[in-house]
Amino acid sequence: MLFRETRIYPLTDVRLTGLSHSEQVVRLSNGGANLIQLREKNLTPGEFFKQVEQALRMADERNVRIVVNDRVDIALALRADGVHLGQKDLPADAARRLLGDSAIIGVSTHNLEQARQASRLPVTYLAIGPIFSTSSKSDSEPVVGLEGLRRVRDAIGDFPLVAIGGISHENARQVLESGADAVAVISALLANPNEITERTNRLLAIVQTLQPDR
Ligand code: 3NM
Repeated sequence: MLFRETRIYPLTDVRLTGLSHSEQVVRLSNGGANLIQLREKNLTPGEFFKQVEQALRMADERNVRIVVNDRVDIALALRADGVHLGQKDLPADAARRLLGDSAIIGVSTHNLEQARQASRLPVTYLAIGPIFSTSSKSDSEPVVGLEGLRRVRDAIGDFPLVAIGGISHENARQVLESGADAVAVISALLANPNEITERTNRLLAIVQTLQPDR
């Protein structure tokens, strides 16, 4: 199961760090991350393609799995480990047909109803957020909160669940105790490019003390 040993799920951000996706993969994996999502909202598709290619080379050497945000075409062409889809991206079943049974496919959800629906799709996990307020996503939806997260967990049973949005070293433990299998994080790990490895390592130490309930 994907999140048995992987309870932190960092996302890259070129604007925030000033670093290439591949350099972020190096720093995050040095801190112990083994599943990383490459998220890009500004580069052209051609530029992003080249950066994903480089990042995959780094990841291969380090036993890190790479999930590409939004771009099923790039994930397919470069044989990335998977794709993460937003509510407005390609339908999950189309991505599944293109990428095959073993691909990691995740989908973003922002409320209970979307989460219920996503748990019936051919996806590997669903993400729910924002759990807390966040400045890393320009058009973020209303905050779900820990209580909302608990309700989602109750509604979807054992379905793999990632929490995202405003998660930090201070609140990650509570988020996992409220039903998330893993925490997806941007600014808590990337806010200072010189501290990425150290912050990743510290978050991992915090979450590793918790046993998964499932
Ligand atoms: N998706 P940070 S919130 C990329 O609600 C993203 O689906 C969200 O960044 C969602 O860890 C978010 O800095 C931003 O809050 C997460």
